[in-house]
Amino acid sequence: MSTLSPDIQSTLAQQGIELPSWAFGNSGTRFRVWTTEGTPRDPREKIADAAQVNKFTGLAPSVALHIPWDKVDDYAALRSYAEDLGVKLGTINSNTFQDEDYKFGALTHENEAIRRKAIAHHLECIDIMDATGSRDLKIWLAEGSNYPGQTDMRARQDRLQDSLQQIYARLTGEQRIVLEYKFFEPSFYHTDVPDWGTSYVQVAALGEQAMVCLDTGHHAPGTNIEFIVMQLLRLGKLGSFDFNSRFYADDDLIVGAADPFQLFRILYEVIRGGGLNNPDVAFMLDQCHNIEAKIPGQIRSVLNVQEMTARALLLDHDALAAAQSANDVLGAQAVFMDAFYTDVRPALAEWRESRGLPADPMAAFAASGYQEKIESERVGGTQAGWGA
Ligand code: AOS
Ligand code: ZN
Ligand code: ZN
Repeated sequence: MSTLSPDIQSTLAQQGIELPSWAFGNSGTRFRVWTTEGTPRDPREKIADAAQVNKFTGLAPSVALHIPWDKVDDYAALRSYAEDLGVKLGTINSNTFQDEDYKFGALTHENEAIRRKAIAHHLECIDIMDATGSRDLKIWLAEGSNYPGQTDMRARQDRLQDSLQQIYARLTGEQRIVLEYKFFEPSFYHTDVPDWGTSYVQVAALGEQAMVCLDTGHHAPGTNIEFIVMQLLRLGKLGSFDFNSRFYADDDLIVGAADPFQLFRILYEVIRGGGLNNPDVAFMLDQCHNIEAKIPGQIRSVLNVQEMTARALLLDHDALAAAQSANDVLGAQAVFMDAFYTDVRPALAEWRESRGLPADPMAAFAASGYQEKIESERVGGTQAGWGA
């Protein structure tokens, strides 16, 4: 455990990464949604699977819900069910992308009746947050246009602000809105919240309880995402992360699978900006496991985040600052890369064991028999999936 100082160990002990309920349902691409044996049939079974990730890693204490995919009659009962399994209900995600009425917009729609319907959906999400004890309402909008001239982009920004103000006015206590941006898809010409600047402008006009959500898969290829992390932390407006990785578009693949170095660079800026143990910055995964097993897929992801966090915590800040102020380009880069190249896996395995967790959570889950149990028990009914 030589590489992990007591300070690093206590920082790691506080790390919590929220899991998305939809990661446990079936998913796929627009070509096909694949089915998997043992897939949850309802929100309770999704939560039970998420609790397994926490059980084997100690890293995933809460589960994000998606409305209406996780709609139930009694949210207080769902909350106690989750808490009995050792996890909390976290962020509530709204959905304005699967209703025929929203073909040309929801919170930006020029038809007042449709816009009011979309606002009402968000108010219902806040009612649910009251019952689940959730702090954050995450809004991702699938709104935009496909062709230049199709719509009045400026008027849509004004309507968006008005809609968000009505939703913001319903927040109580510590509740917050986190507004997620995405540069394209499902619209291909313009998107109403395409970038961090637009999200920032919209939430800054609302007030302190509105923040930006940064999904790592929502930028053009080559974007310096860690710069955006730095800037939002500097402005006090980074509310949450949706972690995943991508090769081409919004691939929603296992975190750290495509570019572990980028994950390291992002986590370095999080640490540099005081965001790691800042309760105002929520760490979530946003993934769809199309072909791999879902519970181990989530275990792999949270471990990857922990591993890159540990490497970023190892960085010698004094040596880096000295090299930076001396304009020692190669020296600074060497300090940075030394931390990235340090293999922390044996130290993390040892540290996990010292806390009563399995050294190898992937192997321990595989040996637990849970997967075989759900495959034999969860027969009949409809498997939950993206959109169900
Ligand atoms: C969509 O691309 C966004 O990443 C959303 O955060 C998320 O995937 C969605 O809300 C799941 O419904
Ligand atoms: Zn997302
Ligand atoms: Zn996405």
